[in-house]
Amino acid sequence: MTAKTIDRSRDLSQSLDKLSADERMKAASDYLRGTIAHGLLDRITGAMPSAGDVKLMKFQGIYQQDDRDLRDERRRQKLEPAYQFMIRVRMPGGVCTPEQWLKLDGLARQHGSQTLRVTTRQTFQFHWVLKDSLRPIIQGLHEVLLDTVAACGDDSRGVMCTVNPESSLFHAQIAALAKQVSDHVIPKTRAYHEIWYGAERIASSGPEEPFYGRTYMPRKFKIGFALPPSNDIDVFAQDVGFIAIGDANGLQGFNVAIGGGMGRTDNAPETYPRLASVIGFIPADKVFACADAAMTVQRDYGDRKDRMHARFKYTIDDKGLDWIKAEIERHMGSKFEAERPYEFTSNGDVFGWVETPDGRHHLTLFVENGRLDLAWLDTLRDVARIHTGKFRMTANQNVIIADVEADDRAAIDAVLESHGKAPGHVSALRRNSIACVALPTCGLAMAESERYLPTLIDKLEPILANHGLAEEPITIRMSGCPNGCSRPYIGEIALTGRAPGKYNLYLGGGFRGERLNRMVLENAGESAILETLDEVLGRYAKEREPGEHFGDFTIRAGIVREVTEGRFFND
Ligand code: SRM
Ligand code: SF4
Repeated sequence: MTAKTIDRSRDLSQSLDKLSADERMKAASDYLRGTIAHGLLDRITGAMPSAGDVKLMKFQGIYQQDDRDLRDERRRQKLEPAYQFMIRVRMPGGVCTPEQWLKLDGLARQHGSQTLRVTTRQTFQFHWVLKDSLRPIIQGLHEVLLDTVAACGDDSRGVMCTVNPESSLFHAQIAALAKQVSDHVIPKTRAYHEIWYGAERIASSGPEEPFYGRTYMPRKFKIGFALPPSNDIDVFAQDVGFIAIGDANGLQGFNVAIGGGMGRTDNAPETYPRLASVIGFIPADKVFACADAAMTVQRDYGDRKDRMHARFKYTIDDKGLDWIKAEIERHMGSKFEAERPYEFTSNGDVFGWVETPDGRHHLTLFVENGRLDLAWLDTLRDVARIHTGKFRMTANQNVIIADVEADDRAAIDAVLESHGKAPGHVSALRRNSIACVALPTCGLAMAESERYLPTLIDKLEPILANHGLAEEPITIRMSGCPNGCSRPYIGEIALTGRAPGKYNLYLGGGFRGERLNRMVLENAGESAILETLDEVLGRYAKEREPGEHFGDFTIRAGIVREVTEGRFFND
C-alpha cells in the first residue's frame, strides 16, 4: 500500500506495554523477521524453537501443527508431538494456470503427503509438511509466480472473487481486480524474500511497511468480490465485500458491505458471527481507495488489547456503523452513493459443463470438502497436461476446469472418464455441503468435520429420500469448532463441534448467504441430530410453499426465530 501511511499520532498514543502480547511481539519482530531463519536450521526438534516465530510465520502463510491422531501415542512413548506444517498459498480469486497446477501437484507429491486441500477461501493448503520441506515448497511456488505472503496473520488475507461461470460477464475484469487488490494490500516487508528465497537485506531510507507500520492489523482482515447473481464467496462474511453492479454496457461499480465475520468462541456471548452491512455504492475506480480507507479505520481503531474483540465487526459495533462509514468516507475522500439494486440467487456452485456468452466452456467438478487425494491429483494432473485455459477454485471447495475451447471438451471428458472421475450423480445435499479441515491437523478442532460430514450425509440422504426431498438443494455446513471456517452460521443446516461426537445444530440460514441461522440443539450427538432433522425435514416436505427454501421455511414455520439484527445471539 502506498497511498495512506500510518496515523502516527494514534500509533504513539497507544503505549505498547498496554497492548496485548501479540502486539508487542509484532512490534519487536523487525517487520516479521523474528528469528525464523535461525529457527529453521535447528535440527533438534521438528518444531520451530521460538513460540514468537510460530506466530510470525502465519504472516508468511505457514502454520505449525502436530498430528493429533498421534498425540497420545507419542506422549506415551515420551516423544515430542509429530510436528508438521500447513502451508497456505496466496491465490487471489482462486485462479491458477495449468503450469501452476502441475507445480502444486508436484510439490504435494514430493513434500505434502500426496494431498492438497482446496479451502473455503479458494486456495490450496499443503498439509503434513516437515520443517525441511518448507523452503523447497516456497521456492517451488516462486518458480511459477506463486507465494504464501499474508495467506494468514494479522493482515489482509486472500482476496476472494466469484468464480461461478454463470457470472462470467465481468469475471475476467473482477478477477484481475481481486489480484490487484491482493498485491496492493499485502505486507511490503522484504522479510519473506530474505527468509524463504535467501535474498540479501537491502538498506532503504523509506519506511519498510508504509501502511501497516510495526504492528500490522489488530487481527485478520478479509476482502471479497461477488458477482450477482452468484454469492458463492459469501460476501456478507467478509470484513469488506464488494458486490459488482453492472449491465450489458459494462461494470459500473460496487455496493460495499462491511463488518462480516463468522468466528465466535464457546461460552463467550460477547463474541458472535455478524453479516456485513451494505453502506453504499462506489464507482469501480474507487475500489482501491475504499479498501485502503476501510483498512485504515480498522488499523487505527481496532482493539489491540483483546484479540477476541479485535475483528472489524466489533470495531463497527462499538463505534457505530454511521461513524465508521463517515470515517471511511473521510479517508476515501468521497461519499458513498446510495446502494444500487442487486439480487443473489444462491451461494452454491453450478455443477457440470456450462457455456458462457464468450463461447468458452467451464466444467465444475464436485470435490468433497475440497480434499484432493491421490486419485484426484492423478486425474487433475492429466487434465492440466492438456488444458489450455485456467483452473478456478470455488469458495465451496470445488474445482472448475475453466475457459475450455469447444473442441477441447471431449479430451477433458475422456481424461476424467479414464480415471473414473466423470461427473456422476451426487445428491443435492452433498453438492451443497462444506466441511472445514478440523482433525487431525487443526490445533483448534473440538470435533471431527471433514472426516465426518460425508458419513453424516450418508445417513441424511435416505431421510431426505423418504420425504421426497432427494433433489432439494439445501446447504449444510460443518465446522469442528465455533470458529466457523466453513462459514456455518449462514448454512440452512449447520453443525459446529463442541467435543468428540458432539455438535451444536443450527437451522434457518439463508440459501443465498443473506441470513444467519440460530442454534436449535446444543452439544448433541448424532442420533439427536438425525432425529431433529428428520422431523423438521418431514414438516418442510409437507408444509412448504412452492419454491420455498428450507432455511426460509424454518423461519416461516416458527421452528427458529429469524435473526434480524445482522448478528447472532446464542438464545
Ligand atoms: Fe479458518 C483458524 C482453516 C477459512 C475463521 N482456520 C484456522 C486455522 C488456521 C486453525 C489455527 O488457527 O490454528 C485452521 C487450519 C486448519 C488446518 O489444519 O488446515 C483454519 N480456515 C481454515 C480453512 C482451511 C477451512 C477449510 O476447510 O477450507 C479455510 C482457509 C481459508 C483460506 O484459504 O484463507 C478457513 N476461517 C475461514 C473462514 C471462512 C472465510 O474466511 O470465508 C472463517 C470465517 C470467516 C471469518 O474470518 O470470520 C475462518 N479460522 C477462523 C477463525 C475465527 C476468526 C475469528 O474472527 O474469531 C480462526 C481462529 C482464529 O483466527 O483465532 C481460524
Ligand atoms: Fe479448525 Fe475450527 Fe477452523 Fe474447523 S472451524 S478448521 S476446527 S479452527
